[in-house]
Amino acid sequence: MADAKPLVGILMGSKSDWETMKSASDTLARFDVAHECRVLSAHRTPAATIEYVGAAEGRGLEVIIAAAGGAAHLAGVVAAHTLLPVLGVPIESASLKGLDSLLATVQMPGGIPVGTLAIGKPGATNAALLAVAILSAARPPLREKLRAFREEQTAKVLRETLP
Ligand code: RP5
Repeated sequence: MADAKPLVGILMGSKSDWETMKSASDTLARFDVAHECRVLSAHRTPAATIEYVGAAEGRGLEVIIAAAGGAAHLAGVVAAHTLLPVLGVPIESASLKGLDSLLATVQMPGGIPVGTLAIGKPGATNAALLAVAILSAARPPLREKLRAFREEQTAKVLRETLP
């Protein structure tokens, strides 16, 4: 997988977001989905962000996951510059517990969609699972892996016992 061309780009506004976004990377790795992770910010590195996104489809990327906290404009800016599906992950911020990030990511104007997931690690994991679902529409073996994952998850829950 290390040498494979990435299908998913995981972007985050700061290195401080990695603790959360590692869950997305780990989940994609579990499904052997080639991906790359980059720190790019809508505010601190606007030109580099737009350059990355502009080249993404031509480089073979099929989904972009964009995570940011606070005034979280990254996913929206990314979506404005590509036709690829963009999945937004609101990072849990210290001051407002991610409500700020959630609203900034989810409240897109009609016409430029961002598929927004939950705040924090559950959202990071689910963004990766949604990316797998998108990619698996044209990749039957990946779809079977996703089916097996769901079946294992169901069986695990049904095995749970309470004290
Ligand atoms: C956002 O500001 C980042 O996505 C991060 O969640 C937040 C804080 O960034 P740092 O000050 O930790 O670099 O752009």
